Amino acid sequence: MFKDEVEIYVKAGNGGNGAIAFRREKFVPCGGPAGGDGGKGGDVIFAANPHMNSLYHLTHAIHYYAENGENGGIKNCYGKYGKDLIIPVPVGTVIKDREKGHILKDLKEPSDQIAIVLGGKGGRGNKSFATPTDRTPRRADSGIKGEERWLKLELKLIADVGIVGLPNAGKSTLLSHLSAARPKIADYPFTTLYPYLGIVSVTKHNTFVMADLPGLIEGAHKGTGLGDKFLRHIERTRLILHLIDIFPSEGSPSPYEAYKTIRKELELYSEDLAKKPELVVLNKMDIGKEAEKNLKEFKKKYKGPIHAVSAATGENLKPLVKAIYKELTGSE
Ligand SMILES: Nc1nc2c(ncn2[C@@H]2O[C@H](COP(=O)(O)OP(=O)(O)OP(=O)(O)O)[C@@H](O)[C@H]2O)c(=O)[nH]1
Ligand SMILES: [Mg+2]
Repeated sequence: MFKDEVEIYVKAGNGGNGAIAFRREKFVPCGGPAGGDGGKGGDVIFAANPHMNSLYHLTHAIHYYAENGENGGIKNCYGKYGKDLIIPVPVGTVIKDREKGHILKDLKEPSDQIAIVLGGKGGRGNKSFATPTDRTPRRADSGIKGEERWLKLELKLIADVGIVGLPNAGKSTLLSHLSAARPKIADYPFTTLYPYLGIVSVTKHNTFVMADLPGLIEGAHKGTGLGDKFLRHIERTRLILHLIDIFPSEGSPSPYEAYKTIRKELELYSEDLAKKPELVVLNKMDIGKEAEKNLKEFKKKYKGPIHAVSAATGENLKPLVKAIYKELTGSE
């Protein structure tokens, strides 16, 4: 299951209390103070994990607690530190304060982690209050409470390329052909309900990450269809692959209309997104004469560079992968 937004409450462990105790041993009269310090409470830590791509695992519970520190003991025993709670999240998770909305941490790299709330310090035991003038202090401190906070976690997947297009353009077919990802493919709209990531190999050692996004339709920015809520996942891509069905079914927009519709939705979503470099790819060229005719029509209206491919048969996909790689890295 895919989930790219969750709200959770986190609480770090409280510090353990310091102890009041005195040494009482057979041959040591007036043995002095011996109350140990309390242990520190555990932190709640978020750690980016490159093998995850959803926040779904955080939907089973709302409250997350790190362990409290143990109280100090007699005979100068320190209380045990509370264990940290480490919560793995996908790379690309943005942690925000739920109330104020500001970003606390953006876990962009696979090794990123952050202690988002800190455990309270343990209280001092009476041993640590002993001074030359007060050799038998009867004072110990309580542990400090651990920090707590409500958070909003948003996932913005990190991919190099994001495929956008109307439903049925063949986005999932393209990703399946180029990578090991297996999003569902079918001839009805909105087959793909959440983003998929796939790794595309250019050569043995050169790869890039491609994201297949659910289809967009006119009015997506107002919530029509699946809406534009998945577009946040291409905010961080470096390239948009705009996929268009060259032989749309009857009643569907023409390829050029489809192109304009998607461009408009991208612009309405965000200026930054609309400014991203884009490769225009016309799909289903295997259909034959009709596709050729439509391609000619499209070229009359759209003057930029295009790639005409078939995601189903693989026609022209190699040059497409090369062109994507060149756009991403500047190298052939
Ligand atoms: N002839 C032909 N059919 C294709 C090609 N690519 C995809 N299709 C078909 O088009 C239909 C839609 O393909 P999908 O890959 O599911 O399309 P999508 O863009 O992911 O659709 P949504 O997930 O609904 O947005 C399926 O029936 C595919 O088999 C192609 O290159 N040639
Ligand atoms: Mg799909």
